[in-house]
Amino acid sequence: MTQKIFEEAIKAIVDGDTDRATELARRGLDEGIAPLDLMNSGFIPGINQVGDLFGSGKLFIPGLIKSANAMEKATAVINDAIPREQETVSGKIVIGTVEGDMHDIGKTIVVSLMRANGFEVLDLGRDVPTDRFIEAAEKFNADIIGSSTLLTTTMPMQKELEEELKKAGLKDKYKTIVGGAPVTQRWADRIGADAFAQDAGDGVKKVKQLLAEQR
Ligand code: B12
Repeated sequence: MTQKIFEEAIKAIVDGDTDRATELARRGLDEGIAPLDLMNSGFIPGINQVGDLFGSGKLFIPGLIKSANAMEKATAVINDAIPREQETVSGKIVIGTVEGDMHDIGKTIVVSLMRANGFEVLDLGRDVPTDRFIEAAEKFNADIIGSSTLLTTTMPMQKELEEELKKAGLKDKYKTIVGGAPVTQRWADRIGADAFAQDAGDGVKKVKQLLAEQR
């Protein structure tokens, strides 16, 4: 049954069928599938297939947009269902998608899971200029700055953030974590980010490690 829902979720996303995708998200949750399992085994493989189809020229922009809409709606249903820790843990995180990049589905999942784990999160949205990350971190009194990028052309903005933090003498004040499909540990090391996470669950783990190091 669970496997069938995963397969149907993949198909709904590939077909760009928003009604079906949201219905399957609700049905999966009603049947007791854990929100992150539903995401990781159903909807994310679906949108990854869409990416591959688009990348290989078998799907075009209108199809990509339809699938993205279906994914956004299903993600919203699933994000709302992530169980929340009753206690707030100390740790403040500012997160956004870098300037020039409109992809925010993955970043939004990360935000939901961080909040569900009791962190205070300021979500700056997408297309966020470097100086805004820094201003927001200062105002919010953040411990960690997280940035997301899905485009290889906007990856340099994560490097810019490290450089601007250094210039402003703030590199030791904030830990940084980077993520997004093209981002790797190697990239994080190269630009001097403090951590890399491959998915939302890994992000929570790395944030906990960074906070432990900071104290
Ligand atoms: C959906 C989508 C879109 C949607 C985005 C909608 C939205 N609201 O986000 C729309 C239709 C708007 C779009 C537009 C474009 N897209 Co697009 N898109 C995708 C697609 C298919 C899926 C992305 C996604 O949501 N994945 C699912 C999420 C859950 O995964 P994720 O983002 O990787 O996030 C996870 C982890 O990476 C990690 N993570 C992510 N961020 C962070 C941050 C932190 C701090 C941490 C700890 C962890 C973390 O945790 C997340 C959860 O597990 C990808 C293909 C792909 N497989 O990535 C292409 C893709 C990224 N797009 C691509 C392109 C080319 C474009 C366009 C340029 C197309 C065009 N010609 O207009 C535009 C660019 C617009 C812009 N300026 O940003 C290319 C990029 C190629 C490249 N090398 O740069 C890709 C790879 C498709 C392809 N195969 O060619 N796109």
